[in-house]
Amino acid sequence: MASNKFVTLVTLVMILLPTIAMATDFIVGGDSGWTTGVDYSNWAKDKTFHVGDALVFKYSNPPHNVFKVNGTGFKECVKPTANDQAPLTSGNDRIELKTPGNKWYICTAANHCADLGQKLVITVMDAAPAPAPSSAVRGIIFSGYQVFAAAVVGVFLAVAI
Ligand SMILES: *[C@@H]1O[C@H](CO)[C@@H](O)[C@H](O)[C@H]1NC(C)=O
Ligand SMILES: [Cu+2]
Repeated sequence: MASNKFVTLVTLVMILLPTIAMATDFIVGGDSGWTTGVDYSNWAKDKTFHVGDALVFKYSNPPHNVFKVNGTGFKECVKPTANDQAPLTSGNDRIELKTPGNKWYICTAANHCADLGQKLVITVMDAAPAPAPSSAVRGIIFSGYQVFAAAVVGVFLAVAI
């Protein structure tokens, strides 16, 4: 009988979805943080970044900062010219990754970017299938989207099996 399978599958999917959809905060450079003499392409190469994840830059200011730049700014270590492009300087900057594509970050202090490797490029992939519920409600209530997604997957599987 399909309905027993349906209930089982929907329940399973609803339990699993919040785990799959958890967003990640990446501490740039790990324990080294955001500084000179760290190979950030090596740090990034085994990580997958999704929309909804965040980068956290930990550093001391002065001397360091974080400028979001384009591919040219990254390659040539030039800071943006536009006035609205202020650097981040808090020393503990969390940047949420809101769109897919390539993202570039540099430190513009002295020769930190050009000679000392303080530059990061990442590629952000599309979001995981469902938004993570806030920690307060995780495991108790599911968002409308997740219920909908679970129902769709459940119906599909119940029909397919
Ligand atoms: C890259 O950023 C620089 C500095 O803000 C700007 O002058 C340039 O036009 C940008 N290039 C592209 C391809 O957007
Ligand atoms: Cu620096």
